[in-house]
Amino acid sequence: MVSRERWESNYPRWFDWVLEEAEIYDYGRYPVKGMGVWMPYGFQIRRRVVELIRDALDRRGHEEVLFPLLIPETLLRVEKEHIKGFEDEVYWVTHGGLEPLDIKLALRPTSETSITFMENYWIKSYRQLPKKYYQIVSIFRYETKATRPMIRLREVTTFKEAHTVHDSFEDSERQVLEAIEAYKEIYDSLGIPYLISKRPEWDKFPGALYTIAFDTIMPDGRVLQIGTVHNLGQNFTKVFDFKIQLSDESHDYPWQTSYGISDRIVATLISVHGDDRGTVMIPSIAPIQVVIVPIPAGGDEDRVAVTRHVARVLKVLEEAGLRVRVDDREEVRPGAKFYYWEARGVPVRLEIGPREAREDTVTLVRRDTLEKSIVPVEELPSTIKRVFEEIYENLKERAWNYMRSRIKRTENLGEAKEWVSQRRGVAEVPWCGNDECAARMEDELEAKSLGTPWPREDATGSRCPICGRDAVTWIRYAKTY
Ligand code: P5A
Ligand code: ZN
Repeated sequence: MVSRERWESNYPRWFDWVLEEAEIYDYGRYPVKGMGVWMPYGFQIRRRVVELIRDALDRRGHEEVLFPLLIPETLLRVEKEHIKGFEDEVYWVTHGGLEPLDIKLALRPTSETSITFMENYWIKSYRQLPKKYYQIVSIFRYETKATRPMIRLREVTTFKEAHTVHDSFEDSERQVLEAIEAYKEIYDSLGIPYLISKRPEWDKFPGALYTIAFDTIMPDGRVLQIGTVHNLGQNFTKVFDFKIQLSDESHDYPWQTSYGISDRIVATLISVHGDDRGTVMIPSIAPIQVVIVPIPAGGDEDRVAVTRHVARVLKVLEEAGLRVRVDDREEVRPGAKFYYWEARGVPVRLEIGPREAREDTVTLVRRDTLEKSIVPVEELPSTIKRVFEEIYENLKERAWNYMRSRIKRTENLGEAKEWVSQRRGVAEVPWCGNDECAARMEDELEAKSLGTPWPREDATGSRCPICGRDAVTWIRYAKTY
């Protein structure tokens, strides 16, 4: 058994520890760098998160599709900025058996090109618009920055990519707002706090007009980009010569957006709701919502009573539709079982001994606060339902408060630098709007700019610390993953 790591003071190691201890994701043993294995417990967490994403998109009129993994080199090269951005990250298939291929095939790093290519056949008229497609697939990026489990992968196995088409710029702008709303809903239901920023020009998605990003602050104070929404303008439709008929009978290139979420959402879910004992699962996502641990004590008679009571409680909970596990392993002591299920973040533990059997109760322990209470069996379903709601609210509030405590607004660059370099989190400084000043600040702070708050926030009365001119807004900096 690997030993526990501290959640806050040793977060990167804590994350590796929890993935292994809780049997979520086996990373580092598979013999290809940047690729990991979803294990059964992790897969179930992932599956529920994916369902949540699907639901949020389906309710907003998105249609799920499935495109081929391979993209011919010729397609991938059509949009110049796009290929420039991805050139050095593409894995190429060059052979079929022993035969060299005529045209190299890329393992998709993202699917703007292949999807636009097919949309050109499918969409002819404004009457078909807006069109919202999405797929949840593996993508491949030959990342050169340090790879990390779920966080910086070379095979991103849970890549949700949405691609939309519109008959006007205005409608693509409306779509950007809808995507942001959908993402807020998804992160909110997972209790994951986020900052929304408009990325600086030099950090937008290759081929986009602009990029809006969701970031969160990890327990070590470093920022992780957990989702992005891009307005692609007509950049892809023009180079693919993709035109549609508009309502006035004229023909023009349609407008597009794309937005993506990856395995990082699961990494974040596990990380932001954690403590020194392990992760804490949001009840709606938890693969096991309630674990029952029999506490053997007394003589044979007591043991029989405990076993019978456990069976009764299990039945009551299953009838209430809960995902329950009885940990009746003979060879493991209760203390070791507590440790085991706490690392996995099971929201509620029920301890059942002779006294509980006698009194027709259980001892209920909440994973988030570790509070104990005695609950009569007849009240159990309603109590657990209430406790789940409380755990969700508590985890969400705790995570938001934690993130807010790691954001510092200051007009003083020295103070900002101290804040980000000690990995306390995000510094927000006033900015004149000039890209050169923003770039200078990146150098001075030795941190990356996340861009400006979205929606835009006023900074009247403050001055840009680089040029001294009036600030038009705030700009965010942090050490990032
Ligand atoms: C939007 C979807 C795109 O690829 N095309 C389709 C657009 N955007 S993106 O910003 O490049 O990626 C979307 C999100 O995926 C996460 N991500 C990663 N996660 C794990 N490992 C990686 N190597 C990786 N690269 C990107 C980020 O959260 C990003 O916002
Ligand atoms: Zn300036």
